[in-house]
Amino acid sequence: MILSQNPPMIPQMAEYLDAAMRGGREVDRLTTSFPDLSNDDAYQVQEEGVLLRLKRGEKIVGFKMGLTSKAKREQMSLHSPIYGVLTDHMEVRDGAFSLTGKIHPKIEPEIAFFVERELKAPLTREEALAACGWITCALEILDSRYLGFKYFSLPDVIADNASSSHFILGKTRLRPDQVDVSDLEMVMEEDGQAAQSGSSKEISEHPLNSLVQLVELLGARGLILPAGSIVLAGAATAAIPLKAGSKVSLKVATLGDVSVSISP
Ligand code: OOG
Ligand code: MG
Repeated sequence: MILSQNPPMIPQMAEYLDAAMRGGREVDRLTTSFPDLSNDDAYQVQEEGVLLRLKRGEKIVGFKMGLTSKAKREQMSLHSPIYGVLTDHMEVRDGAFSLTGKIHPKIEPEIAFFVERELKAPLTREEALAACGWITCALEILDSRYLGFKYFSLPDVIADNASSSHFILGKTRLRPDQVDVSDLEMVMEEDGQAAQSGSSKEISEHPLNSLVQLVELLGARGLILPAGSIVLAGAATAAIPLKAGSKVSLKVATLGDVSVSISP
């Protein structure tokens, strides 16, 4: 599809990115053809893209925050937090992930919240914590649909569901009163060797700030965070490229570990 007309055609843009994802093909950035695409337009493209997934039978299970840490902002040269939507088909449950049909996937270390009660802006960090049923460690697999996975602008990455591809949740699930998530050591290993390490405080200075920011970003669009949402708070470190045959594990102090084996 050639994206050369103006004004922007939101559903067509969503189909363009969705087809790239399903075909495992990288495509030109939307802003190459539509340099004036705003963040708000881009969230509409994201929403339309999610609708395409829902029509194929996927269900929304939560949200992911992105660009919440300095390491990630520097890696992507983009400087404000954004969100994307998670569906049930994006969850890897058996610890095995195949690169077949993927474009240029990367993996990164995260903290995940399961939010039991609906949350609306404005809210405090304490209110956000009190709504959580459990907290765990998580790995997020990103697979930007854009050429080279780089130098895109904020509207491009928002429209592309914040580059999200898949996620894996840890099995250790602690209640909010059982763990203080403010400063937990996080080590991501590739085949037993440390690949990236950092602290959970790199995530928005406190992972709960990411949850609050998500509720605020949704609120600014007239939305609420539904009860029963999984929320990925954002990566603590830069992402690393996935290699066939490798095993990536994340160990988070108190929160246990989570791993995924990568096949061709
Ligand atoms: C954007 C998504 C960033 C995170 O955790 O910071 C993200 C990207 O890096 O392509 O998921
Ligand atoms: Mg992430």
